[in-house]
Amino acid sequence: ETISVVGLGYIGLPTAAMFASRKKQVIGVDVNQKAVDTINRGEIHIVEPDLDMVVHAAVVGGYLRATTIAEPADAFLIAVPTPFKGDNHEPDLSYIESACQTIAPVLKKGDLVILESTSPVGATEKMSGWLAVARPDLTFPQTHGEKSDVRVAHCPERVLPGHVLRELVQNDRVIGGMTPKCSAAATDLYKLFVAGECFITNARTAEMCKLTENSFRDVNIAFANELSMICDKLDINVWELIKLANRHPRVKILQPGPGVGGHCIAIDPWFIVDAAPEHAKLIRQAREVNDHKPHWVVERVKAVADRYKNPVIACLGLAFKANIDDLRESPAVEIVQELAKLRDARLLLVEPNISQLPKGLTDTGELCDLNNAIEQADIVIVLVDHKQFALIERSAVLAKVVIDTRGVLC
Ligand code: SAJ
Repeated sequence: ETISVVGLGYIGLPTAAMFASRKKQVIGVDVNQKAVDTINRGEIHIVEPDLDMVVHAAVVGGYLRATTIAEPADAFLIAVPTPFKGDNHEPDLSYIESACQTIAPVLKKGDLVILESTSPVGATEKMSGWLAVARPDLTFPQTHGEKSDVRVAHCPERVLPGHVLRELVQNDRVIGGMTPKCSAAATDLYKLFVAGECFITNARTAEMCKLTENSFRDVNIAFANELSMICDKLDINVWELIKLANRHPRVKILQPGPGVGGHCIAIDPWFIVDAAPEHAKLIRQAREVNDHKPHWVVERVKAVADRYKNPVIACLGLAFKANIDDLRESPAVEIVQELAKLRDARLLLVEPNISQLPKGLTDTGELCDLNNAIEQADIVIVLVDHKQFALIERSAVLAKVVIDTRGVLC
């Protein structure tokens, strides 16, 4: 049995490596020649704890190979990005469409095609339709039901960056086949490495399930962020407040922060809003609250910075969340870029998980170690709750103005 994974990013590569670790032949397909070459050397082009070892073992053992051109396989897993188009938050399925063009020529009777990418409701059926157009000699579930030549399912990924290898194995999976036979085939495939339970449903419910999980988290973070702004106005410590409220047996408020970053939670809820704008009012409002939070933080810093002639501002943390080095889609970065526009201010950027600033940040300030930054700063802003920041001596910041968006120093 050969398994092909199309899209070798944060989800595809670890998934390919997991199948390979179970001694299955895995062919990884990606449009990025550099990524393909890196993987074929047994190395990785993304950051995820322990993934380098698993990929290295898979390649050296002869179980994983990467290519830019699809080859025949028995199962195809599609794990490509699903961003939205421009500012109007409409889902962009073009990567799925090109993945279909890539695999269509090598599809054969009996194959299984699984969409893993987070997708708007109806995307799996569309994908199946694109494959059907490209391969009129084969039959697909939307026209031939259980008698189709090719099986199609949606099985959304739901692993947490930073813990991908563990969560791939341990998390339960939702398997949304276009027919019961499609679901059964997909379940058999995941059972090769998934220790969690596999729950079978239809494709539309599986699509909505993934969007619901991330919207649930977004709405709950928005609640915490809204509270933090209300408490600031009312002169109440929001961290103490949340701790106390959470002592109620049925209350579990999440943590406020500088905004919501990452590649999923700030995007997926818009797929629901786009599908049912007249009903998705709370989900839209939550997105707006979370998107507004970085601007609110910037305004607070500006109000304080105005008191200094040449303020030195230490910005603690650039990553999109704690203890990772991923700076993409990070509210901390957004805040730093806004603060860099302040005339006469000097920004000291502290990010213990990187050794040099990425391109877009080199003009904003200087990368600095934690103690130096605090020593020199007039204003200290905590933007990420990295473990190193919890060790900061309170006496070191006593004489500074502290704006703590994560409750690390409060
Ligand atoms: N955040 C807060 N307060 C909190 C929790 C998170 O401000 O109490 C912020 C984080 O700092 C970060 C953002 O939210 O900026 C997102 O972080 P996260 O840890 O909540 O989630 P992600 O984006 O790393 O991964 C999420 C996960 N989804 C859920 O927990 C429902 C993961 O399981 C999904 O697989 C992933 O999205 C995805 O790929 O969709």
